[in-house]
Amino acid sequence: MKAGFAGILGVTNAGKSTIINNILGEELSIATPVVQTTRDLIKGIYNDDDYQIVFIDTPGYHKHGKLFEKCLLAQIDQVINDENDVNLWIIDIKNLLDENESVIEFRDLISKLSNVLIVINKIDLVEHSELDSALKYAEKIGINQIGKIFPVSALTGEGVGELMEKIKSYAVDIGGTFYPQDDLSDRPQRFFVSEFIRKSVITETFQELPHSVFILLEDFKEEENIVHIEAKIVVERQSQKGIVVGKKGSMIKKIGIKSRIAIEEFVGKKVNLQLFVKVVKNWSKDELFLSRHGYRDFLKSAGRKK
Ligand SMILES: Nc1nc2c(ncn2[C@@H]2O[C@H](COP(=O)(O)OP(=O)(O)OP(=O)(O)O)[C@@H](O)[C@H]2O)c(=O)[nH]1
Ligand SMILES: [Mg+2]
Repeated sequence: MKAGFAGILGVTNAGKSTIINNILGEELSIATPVVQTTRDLIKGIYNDDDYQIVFIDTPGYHKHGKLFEKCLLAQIDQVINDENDVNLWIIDIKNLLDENESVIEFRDLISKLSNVLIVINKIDLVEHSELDSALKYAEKIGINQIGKIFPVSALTGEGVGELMEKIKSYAVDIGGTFYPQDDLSDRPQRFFVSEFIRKSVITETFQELPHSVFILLEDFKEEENIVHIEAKIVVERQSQKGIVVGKKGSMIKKIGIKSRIAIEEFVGKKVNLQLFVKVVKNWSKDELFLSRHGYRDFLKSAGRKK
């Protein structure tokens, strides 16, 4: 039995979470078309008869301003400093074709790491000739010097098998596994429930307010045939509350139905879901709020990045 840790890094929206979901065959880490979907270091655990690979999904690298965004950047730093057995740098092929400056920025960030694999993602969206151009540009800016390049589509799975074989080659014999072999993540069920609600808010309200939403799970009671869940959708301003509630409550109703269906599938039971919307003024700049809700460890280094 061999085991190892694999960090998943890259700019926002590159497809980091989608790749993990493809490898694990589960929607473990929510993936959406909006930027900065992932907000926490989420471990996704791949198990087979001979290997355990612990993937660490990270928030995407993104321009940072608010205290909360600095917390996200501090999480990326932590993974970079963690000395994982292997690190995957996920690049959206469009960012190579556009010669987007974020690629250069991230190259500089990741070039200090060893054991890096470069994953050029979303190849299903381009012609073969464009893949050739992207590879040429990658070579021009020295990306191929950092690690071996794997063109893939996280959506269709093309190239992912080959990538997985390479990842496994970094695993080592530790005389066991890091986590029980039937574990899929280090996060509790409650975490995923909050994430399904957040995803529903993002996909229903779309560009209007994804980054201003925070989910607080207030109650989670499991009975034999049903789970009772109460959650607060926290927004930063009164006007955002109006968007989430919608005309005569139409939006919150849609969000509720969508969330409930996803949670029921996940927990395998009927769900009674109660959602409330609450304004916590500027929570993303509020040290106390962030500290209370999971970001205490990252606030210190986030403060230094002002
Ligand atoms: N066509 C296509 N779309 C993809 C592929 N991989 C990811 N996407 C889409 O790209 C968008 C972003 O994917 P995510 O997995 O959320 O990206 P991420 O890197 O985790 O983003 P953050 O969490 O915001 O950093 C989603 O709409 C995905 O469906 C791919 O291989 N092909
Ligand atoms: Mg993500």
